[in-house]
Amino acid sequence: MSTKRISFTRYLVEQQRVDGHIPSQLRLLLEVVARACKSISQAVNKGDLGGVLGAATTENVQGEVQKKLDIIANEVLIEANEWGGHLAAMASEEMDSIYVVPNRYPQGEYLLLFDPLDGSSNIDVNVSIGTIFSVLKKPDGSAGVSEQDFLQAGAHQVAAGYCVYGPQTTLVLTVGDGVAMFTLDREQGSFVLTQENVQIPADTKEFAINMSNMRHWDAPVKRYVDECLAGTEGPRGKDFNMRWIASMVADVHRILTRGGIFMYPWDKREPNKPGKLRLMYEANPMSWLVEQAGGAATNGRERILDIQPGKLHERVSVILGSKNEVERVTTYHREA
Ligand code: P6P
Repeated sequence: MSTKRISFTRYLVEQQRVDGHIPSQLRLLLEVVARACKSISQAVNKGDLGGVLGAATTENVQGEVQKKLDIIANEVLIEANEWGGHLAAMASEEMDSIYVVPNRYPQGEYLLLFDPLDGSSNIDVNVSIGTIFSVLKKPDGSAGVSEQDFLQAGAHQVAAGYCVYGPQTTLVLTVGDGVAMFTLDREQGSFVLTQENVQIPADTKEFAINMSNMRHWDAPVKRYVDECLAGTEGPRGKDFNMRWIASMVADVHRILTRGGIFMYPWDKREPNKPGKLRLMYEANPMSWLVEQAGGAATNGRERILDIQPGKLHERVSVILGSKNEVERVTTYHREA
């Protein structure tokens, strides 16, 4: 890796100059999100010392008990982004409806969606968690802004990324020209480019799924996992390893770094729900990052980025990662 340290800001400026993928308003948006992630990282790192662990006394739109850090992270992102003039509105896993930029601030042309702190069940046990974000453009000609403006397929994203708060704090971004990774230098207080043109190997020996749900899975998922477990004596002719961190950000970061397949499929526990994960601010940004790194992402039958959302908080079944493995699982679904 070159010894020249390229900051996040310099990377965005050079990308803007090179290929125009990053108009100035989008560059401002991404720099503000990165600064917000630094603040969230500081809060997460304090843990008990900051009195930020444990549950709040409220529930989110999903009916899940919110953690104090969920609420802190959400407020940090709202306050950081509302005054800049680059956004028309925001949507968050932690808020029932969209947050329209208040009239006291100028409105911009972008829509920001986020899961402010994904992996909440890991917050209190010091396991990696993260912020996931997705950026859409407000449809032309729409006066004002409404929830309907957010309901665009993931293929329309103009930027997507996450920040994983683990042993390192690493920001991962795509604007449609590959995937880059930036590691937070706490002494300088800036994100520094540490990986460019991230590539996911097409094959893998590592799968990620919550095995405790096995009896609830659909047949194609059961078939795929059984074949992995059969190892060298089975149809795959090789042994597999399993990982499940229960933080999508951490599992996806591992896959972007060394390959693998991540599955949170539909299961019989709540048959009316297509899956557990949310389409707009979890599956879509992660799917674009994975595709931009040469991987694939489907709901078992179709490309996640092609799904036309009907509701802001709708859920989706997620199969993503190493291209050849995702295609195998998707083929099993189509054959079923
Ligand atoms: P389970 C975290 O709550 C999350 O939304 C994802 O980050 C993670 O992959 C999944 O849920 C874990 O779900 O059912 O294994 O606890």
